[in-house]
Amino acid sequence: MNVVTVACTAFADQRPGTAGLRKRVAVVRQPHYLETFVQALLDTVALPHDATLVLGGDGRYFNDEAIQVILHVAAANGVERFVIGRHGWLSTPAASHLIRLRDAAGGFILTASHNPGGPDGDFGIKFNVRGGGQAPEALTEAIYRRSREITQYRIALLPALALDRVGIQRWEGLHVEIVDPVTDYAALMESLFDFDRMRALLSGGRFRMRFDALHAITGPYAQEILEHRLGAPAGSVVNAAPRPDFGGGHPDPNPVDAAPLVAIMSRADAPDFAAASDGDGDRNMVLGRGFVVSPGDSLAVLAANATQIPGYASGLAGVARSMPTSRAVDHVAAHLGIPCYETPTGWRYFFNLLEAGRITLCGEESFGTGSSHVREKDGLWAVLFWLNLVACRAQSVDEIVRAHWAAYGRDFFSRHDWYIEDAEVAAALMECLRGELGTLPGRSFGRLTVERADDFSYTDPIDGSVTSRQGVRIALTDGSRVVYRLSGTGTGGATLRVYLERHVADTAQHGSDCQSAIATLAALSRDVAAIEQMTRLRQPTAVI
Ligand code: VG1
Ligand code: CO
Repeated sequence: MNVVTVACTAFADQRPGTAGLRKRVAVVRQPHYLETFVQALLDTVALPHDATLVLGGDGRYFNDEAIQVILHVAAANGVERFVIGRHGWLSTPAASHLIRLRDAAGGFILTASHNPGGPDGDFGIKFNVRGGGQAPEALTEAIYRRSREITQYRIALLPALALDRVGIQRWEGLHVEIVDPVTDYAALMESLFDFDRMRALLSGGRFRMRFDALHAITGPYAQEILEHRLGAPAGSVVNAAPRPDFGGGHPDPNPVDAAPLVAIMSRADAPDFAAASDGDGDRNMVLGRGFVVSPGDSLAVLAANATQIPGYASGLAGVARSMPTSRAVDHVAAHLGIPCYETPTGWRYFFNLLEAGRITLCGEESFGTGSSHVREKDGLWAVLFWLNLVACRAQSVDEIVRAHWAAYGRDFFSRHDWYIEDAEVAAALMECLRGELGTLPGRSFGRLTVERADDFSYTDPIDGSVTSRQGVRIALTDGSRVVYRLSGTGTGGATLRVYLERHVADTAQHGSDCQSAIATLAALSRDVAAIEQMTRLRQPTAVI
């Protein structure tokens, strides 16, 4: 193998965010950019000599080229064994599973998740460690430090490897296995859910479902599992062919970006069940007729009903949610007498809890739900969990959720995103807010009074690592809550995320419209942070 050392100038902007390094395609395509990052990563991680690496991505524009670059840089750095998804495809949960299954030393997952793709879109690189979880913060910070001082990288001068044929190849001294991206994942799903019962529901012809893959990576997974193995009629999965630009769309399964699916579910002839996933297959949205399940409710419902699912029949060790996520699951945990952990935003903070067996289910308000079956959130898994529940409870999606509210109360929850073009303005807003924390308790805004205000800090119960400045929390005396934080997945400007939550026990009020139920809280959130004065924005960019 012909290996060369290339001198390079360090890039200053390779700091990974909430879930990996995300940049515009034009940035990642700069000469030496990706090579430098991968070299910095390999210098920091120092993989063992017999390491196996898993490679795959969500199929977005530049996925193919990036796989070849990573392969060539890793090979030049002594890695000899690779497991790669055919066509360079692996959904995020399938990649996590493959890393675990093959006991690989880690893997590169190429995705910017729901961010738009294409030449003018975004690209992303995530490194997951042995066990299949996202690199912890201490590691990504060390990679960032290394990336700022790097002066050279090594690369093997190899032709591009063909990625279209499944099988083992010995190639240029390397051991490369190309795997079907779906097979192992589908087997894992079969081991968790009652496929016979679900097949009876889906193939009977009476129950109709629609899964919208939004032209992203879950298409092939959903077709194989829902249509081929579970017998849903052909065409139940729509927009199933992954495209490098996701068909020009924004593959984010939420009521704003997937509005056409919500509209279909509001029609008189709506199917019984619908769902969508995101670019890399780790998010999910579940819908019934005229009904969207909010992610916090979804996590709570799954936790409350888990023992009805074969894979979780023996019960849950515990649950976890990211701090801004609604506390609906907390009520379930209290009822079950199991621990409920509150972690910073981002799936990497669940990794230690999952590895230590402290939790079985976890979730985030951003349409992410998952379990101990892998170390990433998992969109299709959540959809199958819901289908299994619908099959065994013989109830519709909205009946299941309404019964849950009647038992535990309803947590009205909404996220208001404010896109602020000037990132410095957004940072200043957060600093002002932090500066006022001490003065807020006791202050009243209309009929709401602040009880506590703080900046969330997390101590990992397994390794003791501390993560601070994870979001400003304002607790009101009536039990409702506002949380502010800045997004860590954008590639330009800044997004202020404001999370609003109010628990209502009274069943008579459970049918209220969510935005009306939290309107007073939303008004308070603008006042407290002086959002309009500081940003000159009058309305949130997105209400989710
Ligand atoms: C967002 C979500 C967070 C999620 C992250 C990655 O992060 O809020 O809950 O874990 O995206 O999800 P942020 O920092 O922009 O709020 V994915 O499906 O984009 O990999
Ligand atoms: Co995603």
